[in-house]
Amino acid sequence: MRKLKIGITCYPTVGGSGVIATELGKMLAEKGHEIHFITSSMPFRLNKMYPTITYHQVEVNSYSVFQYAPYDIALANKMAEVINDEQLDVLHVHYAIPHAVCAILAKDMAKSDIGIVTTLHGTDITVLGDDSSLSGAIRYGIEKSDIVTAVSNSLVGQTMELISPQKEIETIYNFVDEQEYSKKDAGNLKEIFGIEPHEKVIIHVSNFRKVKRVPDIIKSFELIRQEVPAKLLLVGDGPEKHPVMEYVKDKCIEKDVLFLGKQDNLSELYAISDLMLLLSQKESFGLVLLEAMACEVPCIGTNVGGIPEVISHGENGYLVELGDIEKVAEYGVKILQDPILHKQISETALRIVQEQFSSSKIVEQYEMMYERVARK
Ligand code: GMT
Repeated sequence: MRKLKIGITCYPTVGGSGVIATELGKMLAEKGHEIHFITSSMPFRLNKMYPTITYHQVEVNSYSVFQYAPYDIALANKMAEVINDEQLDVLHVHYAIPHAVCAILAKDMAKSDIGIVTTLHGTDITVLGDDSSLSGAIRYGIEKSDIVTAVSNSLVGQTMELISPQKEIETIYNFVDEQEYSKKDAGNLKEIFGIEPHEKVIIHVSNFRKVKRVPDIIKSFELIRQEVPAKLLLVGDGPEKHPVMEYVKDKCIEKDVLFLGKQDNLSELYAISDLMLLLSQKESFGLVLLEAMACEVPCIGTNVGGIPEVISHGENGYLVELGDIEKVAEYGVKILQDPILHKQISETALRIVQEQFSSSKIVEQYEMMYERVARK
């Protein structure tokens, strides 16, 4: 396969889309491609020196006449500059708005025949696609891209339903960095957190938005701890954190619910975790499920969006209907009380990650796709 010059744009500071874009760039660089990140700040996972990765920062002019700083125009301008200066073969943008539209504009500005690839991640369709002030631009960005991918079959379906683009959309699943996410030695971390050796650990990782239904996590935990001594680790930050903290205080369970804020070394937390809960109302994929599964942590998730494409009910975890906290508790207690079942589910979780979501397999799918659209 020929080595390509690939531009990547993503939201560099938050969320799974930025994680996937950055990990993909790093893995492509390791395979010999030349990678150019075009973003508003350094992607947060770009934490190591790579000779074939360059970071191009988008600078936004905040001239006083502007009511809003024109980030989208500045991004398109930077993309056009990098397309020509670096002779890019492909520009891969993650998240439709504004990135796909900026990429199309940049291609036109640069008078280039560069291939544009857009990856849809979830809320760019399921939340923003519902907004009439944006849906036309989302459709335009999709239709004018050379290739459009989505991170699950469910997201392909929802895009067709909400946006109805005249464009085929292909599924390329998310993947996990196996070097970062694997079962680690727990050391004395449980002790450091004041968790007794016999207590089970349940973990939830999210951006604490309404859509993640964090209250359902707490209520499920309350039911589980009636049967099994356990602690709940809540990892992440966002608008729902404060009300959830208030609820925990009201219920006097502060000692059992640990708010850990944003954390970088999640695999260390998974090393002490016995169960992961993701009970979202919308979730195009659920990258945190994959990361937990790679660390051999069984998962319970809601039967919504792309979650059933990641959790196979009864094999690597369990699926429940949205809001059914009694079922979450039933499955949670079952997994936590039966060490043989726990081991079986953990092993299957790892096997499914290796067989279906391995980085080598998914990165190869992206490479083959780039080859189809790269400048000849
Ligand atoms: O809303 C979020 O959870 C953040 C968003 C993002 O931009 O990172 O996540 C979406 O993309 C992730 C990576 O593809 C998926 O794993 C998440 O499921 C998806 N979130 C939603 O669909 C709510």
